[in-house]
Amino acid sequence: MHQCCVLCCLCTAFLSALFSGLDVTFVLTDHSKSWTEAQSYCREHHTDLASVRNEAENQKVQELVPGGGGFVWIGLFRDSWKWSDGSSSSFRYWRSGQPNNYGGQEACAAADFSSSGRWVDVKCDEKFPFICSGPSECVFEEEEEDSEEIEDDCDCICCD
Ligand SMILES: [Ca+2]
Repeated sequence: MHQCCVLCCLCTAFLSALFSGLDVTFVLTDHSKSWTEAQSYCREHHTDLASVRNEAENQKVQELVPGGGGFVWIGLFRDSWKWSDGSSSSFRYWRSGQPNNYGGQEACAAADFSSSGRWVDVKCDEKFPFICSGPSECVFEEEEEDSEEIEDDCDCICCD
């Protein structure tokens, strides 16, 4: 991670801790990964795959993804449906007719932005962009980008 990002994340994390009522931040990652790969990425770089626990958080997700988008992973999966980060919310936003566990193999949830961002159950090894949650506003690209771009992509609330 770029040095600027490290400092900003520390600063933002401190502010988050100070104002513990501070809202969770959602970050859309455009690289397509399987649900499990996306979970690992979010846990390494942010906090976890996004839990969408109420209408306010659902609204944030809706605003994050451009109109006409496709499927985007969220942190919901089953035996019985639960959130990747352990959140206990029973808020759901399923598309009509979903979840249908088609073929008995659909154990992960994605938001379908070709259908108002409503949720569908799909096979976990499908590859989609995904939404992470985190306490910080620090956004950065993966390693293959050169350092100048990483700096450009470091967008932290403490940088100003
Ligand atoms: Ca389905």
